[in-house]
Amino acid sequence: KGKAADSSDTSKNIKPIANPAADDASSVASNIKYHAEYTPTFSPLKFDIQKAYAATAESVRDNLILRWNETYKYFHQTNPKHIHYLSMEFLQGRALSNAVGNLELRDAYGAALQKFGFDLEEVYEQEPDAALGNGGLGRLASCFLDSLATLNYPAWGYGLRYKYGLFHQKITKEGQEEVAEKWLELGHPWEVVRNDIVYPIKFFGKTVEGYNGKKEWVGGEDIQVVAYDVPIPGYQTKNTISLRLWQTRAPAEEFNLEAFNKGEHDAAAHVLNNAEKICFVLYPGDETEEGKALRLKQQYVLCSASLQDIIARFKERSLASGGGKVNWDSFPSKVAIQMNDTHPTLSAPELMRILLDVEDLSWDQAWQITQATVAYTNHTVLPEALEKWPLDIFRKLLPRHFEIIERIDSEFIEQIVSSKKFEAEELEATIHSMRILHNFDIPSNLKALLPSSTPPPAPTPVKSSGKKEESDASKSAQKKTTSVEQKPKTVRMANLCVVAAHTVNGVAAIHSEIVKDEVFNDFYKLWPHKFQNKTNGVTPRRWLRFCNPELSNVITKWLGSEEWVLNTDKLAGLKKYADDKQLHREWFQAKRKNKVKLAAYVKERTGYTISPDALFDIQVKRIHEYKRQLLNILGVIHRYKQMKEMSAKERKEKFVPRVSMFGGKAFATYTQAKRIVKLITDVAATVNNDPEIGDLMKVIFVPDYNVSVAEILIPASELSEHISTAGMEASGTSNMKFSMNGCVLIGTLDGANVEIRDEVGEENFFLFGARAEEIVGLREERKQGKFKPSPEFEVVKKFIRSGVFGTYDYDPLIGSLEGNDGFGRGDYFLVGKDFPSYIKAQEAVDEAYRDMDRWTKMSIMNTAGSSFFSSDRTIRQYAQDIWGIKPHPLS
Ligand code: B1H
Repeated sequence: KGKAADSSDTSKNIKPIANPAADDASSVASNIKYHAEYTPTFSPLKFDIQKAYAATAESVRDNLILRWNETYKYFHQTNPKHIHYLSMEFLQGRALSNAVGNLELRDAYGAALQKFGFDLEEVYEQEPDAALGNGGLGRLASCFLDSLATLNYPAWGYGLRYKYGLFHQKITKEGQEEVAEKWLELGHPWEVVRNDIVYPIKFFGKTVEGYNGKKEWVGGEDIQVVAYDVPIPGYQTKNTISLRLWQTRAPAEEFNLEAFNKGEHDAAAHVLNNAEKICFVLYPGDETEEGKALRLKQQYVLCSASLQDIIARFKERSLASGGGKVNWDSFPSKVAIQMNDTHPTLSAPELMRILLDVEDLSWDQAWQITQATVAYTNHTVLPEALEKWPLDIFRKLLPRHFEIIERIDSEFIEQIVSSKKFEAEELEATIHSMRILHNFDIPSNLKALLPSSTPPPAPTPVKSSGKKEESDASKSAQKKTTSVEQKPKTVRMANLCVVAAHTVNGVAAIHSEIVKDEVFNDFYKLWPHKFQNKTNGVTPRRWLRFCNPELSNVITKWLGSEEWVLNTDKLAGLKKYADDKQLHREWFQAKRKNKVKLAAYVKERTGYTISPDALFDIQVKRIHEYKRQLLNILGVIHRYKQMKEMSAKERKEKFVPRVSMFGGKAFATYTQAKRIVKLITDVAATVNNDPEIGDLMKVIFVPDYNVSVAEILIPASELSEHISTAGMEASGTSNMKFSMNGCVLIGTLDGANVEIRDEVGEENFFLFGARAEEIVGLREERKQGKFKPSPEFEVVKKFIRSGVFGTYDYDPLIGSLEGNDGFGRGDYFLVGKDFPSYIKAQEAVDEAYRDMDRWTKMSIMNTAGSSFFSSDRTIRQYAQDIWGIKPHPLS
């Protein structure tokens, strides 16, 4: 660790105003010194590494604030169309290393900190991750912000400022434990509270109708939000945009001083706590009514605050340019809103409410504006993730929005009928499957529109996803059946999104096809023009240039410039050197250095020693049955068992030394996923302590996987696993990061794997498993008892049950692969079916890895083929095809 300099170091030679745009080592050093002294967030008289981080962050922020204010001013004056990206999740990770990288001030800051005895990398590591998200959806939002800033698009990110990020994961003998993530505890220099940006938010109450027929939402609970802005610097540009995070609070007068003085302390602060708890955590448990209501409150806060803010800015700018009059029809030419999945769906009815009730527009004008403004991205086809709110909770919390949705729903029914696109005999059933309000009677005035011969409505939810309903994950299967019988009334958010939005996009080619052909097929028939694909991407700054300087230097050297960081198409230039021995040596060395670094990290975090000479095989992502970490660990167990049955000599001949690494968090209430974590750690404890096995095989569970951990793991990876049941992973984005970093993938034809394999070449990808279009038939076969598991699969399960890995009760886990999951649907994710082809693909991996030239070439071809997966490409496509926005660089 960097040595602590004594206090006199910081108090000498401080200029009262250090140069905020400092970019050479000595002015940077004086700026850091200045902040260490004049921006006190720690006690004086010491200058340890934590304080060095705080002062360095403040210093970088100075630099950003100039660009940030300039960008805002420029956009304010020129008033171009902006995209507003609304998301419940932003997985920003660390800001300091990213900002220093994007500003290209690495050398200056490195040298400046050296003067105080600190190492820049170690200073970076003081920063806790901003983990306001749980996986790919949140990290995608953060990559998009990086690309939006870099490509000079006018843009805002909007989210919530959760007090606790995604939980910190502890791995104990019991498996996963969750601990609150206190990322704000030491202060957060990357945010600026805007005390002037405050909006009221209402919940509950009722609507009343005035004499003029105007509706007003009155009574209920009133809280406030305040804006916290985070600067998002672009790479090689001055443009710096904002991520605006909302924090809820109660107005000060809500504190009941009288009650407090009477000793009723809790009651006195009740209203305050009620407001503040909305922003405590991401995805609060929603098993209870209270939990559901809290989640819906969160979503409404995000939408209402953001819409009020967007509208206030629009009015201000429109008034200024329109001679004192607001031109509402120009709203869609100034404002685009992207709903990141269904969580921000309320944006649409909230925009309607403001336009109707506050701004006095007609229904038709308001609806036209809303549709032209909002767009929806679908990120999953798993039915349990398609949000449905129980009528009672929804109508109580948001009475006015419910009325608005009722009218949208009625008009939608009229449209279905008048479109004449559906069979008359099925019309009523089709309406029930498509409409927003589920299990509601058709309004009597609309009944007349239906042919009289129409049979009674089918009780199933979204008709086109009937298959999906049945395919729900095991634990909710039972709930689903009873729910259909009792017909609970719900508001279907995905249906509302598709109706309200002008475009609906999936996030990888195969996923967008499934969206059209299955999940929203009837909507596709009605509005084929709405449906698009936008294959995800990742920022090559954070995910290659900054996290992997070793490989980046090699790439830059061979391509002759660093242009590839902005223009990833250049990476294809590596292809012509793919057989060059010198490149192979340098490529191998870079990978090896990263492996050595990861080995040290693994030692520190788990105590296990791993050899950097072994093949590093990594699967990191949220733990979920459909992602099939279970298939991976069963493969590991199969390998282990084979090894145990061989002589030492045979073992060495057959297997390449390998470290199988896992990382990821299981949702706190997802018991089956937690059992998978437990199994992996139990296997690790057995295998890693088996003297017969040694370095031939190690199993590691890396605790608390997050963005920063990914930045260490991905550059060191050689093989990575993207092995979901085909048709279930919408896209995946870590697959892109791994491939970009010269890692070869083993995977199914699912999500973006399909496109990655096309780009890097099939000989540079280990493919296995059933295809998406076979899945339904395979499940049917199983149901009819026609599926015969392979003998190896049976042996592996038996081996676990024999207790080699400990006495934990694995029956509920292993049993789920056998048709006794309690709901008559065994091995829903087809682990047993894909097991033999997975094992074969893994054998092919061993064979390829034995030939280092072949492997290195495969690795190079992955990086060289990854140019399409830059989020810069994705953002340009959204800008052009969905948002209609243009770059506006600051000069
Ligand atoms: C993705 C989610 C998600 N899709 C609901 N959907 C959640 C939905 O707790 N919730 O309520 C949390 C997460 N996350 C992911 O999005 C997909 O699974 C990935 O395949 C995809 O790459 C990513 C970004 O598009």
